[in-house]
Amino acid sequence: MRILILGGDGYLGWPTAMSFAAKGHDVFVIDNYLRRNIAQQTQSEALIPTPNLHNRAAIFQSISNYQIRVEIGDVTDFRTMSRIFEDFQPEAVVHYAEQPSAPYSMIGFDEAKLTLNNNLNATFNLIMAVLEYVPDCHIIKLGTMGEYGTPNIDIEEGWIDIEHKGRSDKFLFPRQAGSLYHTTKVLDTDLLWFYVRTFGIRVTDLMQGPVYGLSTNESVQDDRLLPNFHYDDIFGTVVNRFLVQAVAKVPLTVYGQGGQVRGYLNLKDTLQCIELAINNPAKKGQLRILNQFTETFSVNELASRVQKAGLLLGLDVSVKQIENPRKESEDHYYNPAHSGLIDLGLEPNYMNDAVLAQMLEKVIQYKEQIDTGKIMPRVRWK
Ligand code: USQ
Repeated sequence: MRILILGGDGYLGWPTAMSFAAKGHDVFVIDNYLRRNIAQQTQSEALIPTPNLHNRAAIFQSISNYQIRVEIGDVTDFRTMSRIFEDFQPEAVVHYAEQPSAPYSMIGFDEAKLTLNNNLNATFNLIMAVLEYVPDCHIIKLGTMGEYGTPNIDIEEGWIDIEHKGRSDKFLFPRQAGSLYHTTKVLDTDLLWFYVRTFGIRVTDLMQGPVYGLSTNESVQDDRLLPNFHYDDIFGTVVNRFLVQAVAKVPLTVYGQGGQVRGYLNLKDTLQCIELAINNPAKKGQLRILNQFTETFSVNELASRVQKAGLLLGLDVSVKQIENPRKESEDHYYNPAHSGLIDLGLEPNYMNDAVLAQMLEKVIQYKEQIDTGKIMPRVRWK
């Protein structure tokens, strides 16, 4: 298939590109280096320096013989998006081209505006390009479990049947996000839903939980192919942060009481989920929503697991509850459905001691590069 990946330089975009190319697909990636630039501006560089996208693609090709076409460009510019669609005629598009950090979106006016403009414009341009050039193309959009927030009822996969005054109908599940970034994802979903029901495009919106992990099948061949692994407070997700903190002998930074529960998944499972979505496309006029995570943990549970896995490697890991920089519930009900991807064939790589220990070993290799100044939270939800 001709697969276009928007945001192909990212933590998920790059491994996705390699994984599809390695399966023989014709892969085109575009990225404007927004994350790389923000990381530099905010002193949030990844643990392992990654070559630029052209160089990564060249390294991958020299090792595997698979080609990934690369363009450095901005999909919020419709002329750029339009030209790529006209030339490449994608059959599927994976849309990762968003400012992905909740803390960044909460720094102040400029960062909030950038997040809103970038994320909404990228999604809008994508929809317009699909309508104009390839109306049959399947859009796979990365949403987030954070769209739902933490309601006091079970979370469904995207849709809920509501009975009201003797009548019933189906609606998008109520969403109440906890950051401006997460709110842009809610707005993306609404935008997609409007164009699905009005113009009949086909969309899969994947509500993904925090992802963890360092390597994938393709990156084991050469560390220069690793995804950009962040442990800072801006781009680092909680598990990856805890792994680096464990190695750096910094007490694990549990925010507040640590009762926050989220749905987590291994980076390798993200790749499986995207592939399952592509191989089983949404129908025309369907907004298919799938909750993309494999297991739920509280932050306290995660900390204990990393502590236990650390022991296996002789690491003495301590845990410290610190003031929560975010505004979020620290003790709440959480029971989201997630059978859709399993029904499509997802075989989860669960987080066990061996998986955590393997990731810790990789981090230990890069121990000298850890900058402990990047660990404590700098952004408050105020
Ligand atoms: N947390 C800590 N200590 C830390 C870092 C985080 O206790 O050092 C807590 C947070 O307060 C939160 C939970 O861990 O309750 C998850 O935080 P996170 O930073 O791993 O994830 P989040 O900011 O929600 O965002 C990440 C990705 C985002 C994705 C989202 C999925 O950056 O792109 O959409 O995970 S979800 O969390 O389900 O919304």
